Amino acid sequence: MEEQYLIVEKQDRIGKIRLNRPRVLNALNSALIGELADVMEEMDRDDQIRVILLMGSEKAFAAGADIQELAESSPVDFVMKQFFADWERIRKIQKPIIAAVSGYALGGGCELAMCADLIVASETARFGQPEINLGVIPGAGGTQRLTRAVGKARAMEMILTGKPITAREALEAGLVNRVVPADQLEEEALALAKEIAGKPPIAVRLAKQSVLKAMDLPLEHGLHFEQNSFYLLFSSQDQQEGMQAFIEKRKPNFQGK
Ligand code: CO8
Repeated sequence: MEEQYLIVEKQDRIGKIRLNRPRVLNALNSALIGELADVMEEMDRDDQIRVILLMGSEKAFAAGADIQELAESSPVDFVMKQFFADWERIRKIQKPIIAAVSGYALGGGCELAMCADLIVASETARFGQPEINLGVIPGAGGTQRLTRAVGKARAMEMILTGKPITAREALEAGLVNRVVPADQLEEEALALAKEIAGKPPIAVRLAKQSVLKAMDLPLEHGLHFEQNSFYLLFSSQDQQEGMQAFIEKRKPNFQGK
């Protein structure tokens, strides 16, 4: 697959995707999001890949939706192009996604980082939803995912003032998993990806789904989903391998079966 806006690499069971529109700080136009959804879906189907790592540049993870493209769009364009359909495809990716964020993660950039399951931030990262300054509001899940991640008070302030928060503030608020020095971002994110890639893939997949259910299902339904996933895992070879390896005091070798 030829990508125009992405640099894609596969390394040790990790699918690495780098956003690559440097001239406009990785502004997310529709073509880029379409490519991203295509590549992520391909990686989701690829048995050689267990974790997806999404990165931007040092200056910007992504500075938001492409304002030039937005400025030229009408409500009818949004409807006819199904503007958010590719975001939905990204939301449905089953393998864990780690976002490594350096510099600006603003507007759609912050929303894209929040589509990931884990965020590793460099000390230079800035997370914000500045759409209010453009006369609009977040459209790719910002009001919902940010509120779930950091709570009403902070989300409301970020969305109503448009002011970004620092990486440290994001860590304190629970938006990111860890903050690392800028020059160690890729290394640290890769180490986390490799750690998860060594875990049993079917359990990882069901664990991701179960945690995500906690965000939108009532407790009883979420517990039901978790229990069914738990039962299902007892039909996997990895469950037998994991428990047998524990009993035999050896390292398990998970095959994703
Ligand atoms: N869209 C288009 N072009 C952009 C964007 C953007 N979001 N951000 C930066 N650029 C361009 C600039 O226009 C500039 O281009 P040029 O060199 O041709 O003038 C180039 O990138 C470099 O930017 P700056 O010169 O502005 O760089 P600075 O270091 O001075 O400033 C900032 C960096 C603070 C990040 C600044 O560029 C900025 O404020 N950018 C816009 C941030 C923003 O408002 N983002 C929200 C956009 S709206 C949105 O995301 C809605 C989400 C809806 C759903 C998602 C659908 C995809």
